[in-house]
Amino acid sequence: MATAGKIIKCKAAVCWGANKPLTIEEIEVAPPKDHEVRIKIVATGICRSDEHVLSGAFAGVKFPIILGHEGAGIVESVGSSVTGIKPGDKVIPLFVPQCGECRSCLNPESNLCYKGFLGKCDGTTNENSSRFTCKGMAVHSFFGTSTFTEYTVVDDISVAKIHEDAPLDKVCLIACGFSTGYGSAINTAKVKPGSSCAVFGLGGVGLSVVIGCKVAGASKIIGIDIDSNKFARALECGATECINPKDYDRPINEVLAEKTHDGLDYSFEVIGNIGVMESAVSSTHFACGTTIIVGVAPSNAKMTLNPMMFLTGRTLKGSSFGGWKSKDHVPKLVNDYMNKKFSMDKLITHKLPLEKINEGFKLLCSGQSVRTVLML
Ligand code: CND
Ligand code: ZN
Ligand code: ZN
Repeated sequence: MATAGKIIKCKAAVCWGANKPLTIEEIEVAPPKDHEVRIKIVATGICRSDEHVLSGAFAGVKFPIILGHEGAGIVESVGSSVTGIKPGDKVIPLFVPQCGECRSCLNPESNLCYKGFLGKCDGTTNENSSRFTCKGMAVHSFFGTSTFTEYTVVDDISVAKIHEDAPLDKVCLIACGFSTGYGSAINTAKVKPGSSCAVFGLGGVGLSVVIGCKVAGASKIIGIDIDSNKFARALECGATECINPKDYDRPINEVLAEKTHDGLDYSFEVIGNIGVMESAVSSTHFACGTTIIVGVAPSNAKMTLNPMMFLTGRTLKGSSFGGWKSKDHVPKLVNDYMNKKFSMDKLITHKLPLEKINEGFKLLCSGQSVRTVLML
């Protein structure tokens, strides 16, 4: 490409601090260094984890920063030593990298690579610096992805090449929301056919858990949300019934125990609320129930649980990026989507240009949207 090796000037949504609106700025994006890839972002979803930074719930975030971790795009140029990816390839940037060498990558049961770890908010692996500047200032990158920009630079361990015919405005959700929810049911819980499941929180990630439970063959999938407007969509995604805790004057675990012969096989917390996490655990069967934490709680949060709940046989687990080994599995998930193994169509409620990103966050916070996809 004509731009290879040169600084690119482009538009980006820059976040200057917690609780401040994003502003659309002209930024400079430096060429990729050794083992880095520069990508033209085509589409990116807005996930609740981006909003957590805006609302100040994540400790240790440095500003200014370019958020976004649910994007898809086309490679513009690659740095030296990059193999298997070339300009023109369709790709998905990965907020959980896969170096292939660390203890997590080598263990078939884990996926949280040491090279990214969660909440990496400084830059690419090289020199821990980002390739963005704005008004003469360095701008940090977020989760190693930064997709709210026309161009971004990521590590080669943080990018997966995908099918050349993949629709980027849909498969961007495979970069986070869909894969996170779907994988927490398929990989982390390993939901069994005929089992009973409850999903607390029916946003984009929660609905993807519902889809995962359905694909896994669960016979009861109970959607739970304090916003009943989320129910129609949850039923379309495969929930067998939905309940609103506000409609009951007793604890939700009692309601669920009645519906499931003493408790659920699996419960999923997909909100990031400590109280709901505790309810999700107590809603499972005392001897064989499993709870998966998917929601991201504030950095300083603590749960209170009686150890006796686990002595009887319950299991509590967490899941980031749905347990997928990102570089290996993202291309397969894209193929599965294209082969119609699952649908993500119900997850996308809005499409907006990058300029309207603040409106996209408002739609998320007011509960009006599930996923807004920004088109760049
Ligand atoms: P979104 O905000 O769209 O959905 C949350 C849903 O929960 C909404 O429908 C709310 O109405 C509902 N809700 C809120 N409070 C309650 C409550 N007390 N009881 C019942 N329902 C409630 O968020 P999202 O779907 O984009 O993300 C969900 C969580 O997943 C969020 O915490 C996000 O940070 C996290 C996440 C995790 C990971 C991972 O790798 N584990 C990756 N991305 C996002
Ligand atoms: Zn996310
Ligand atoms: Zn690794």
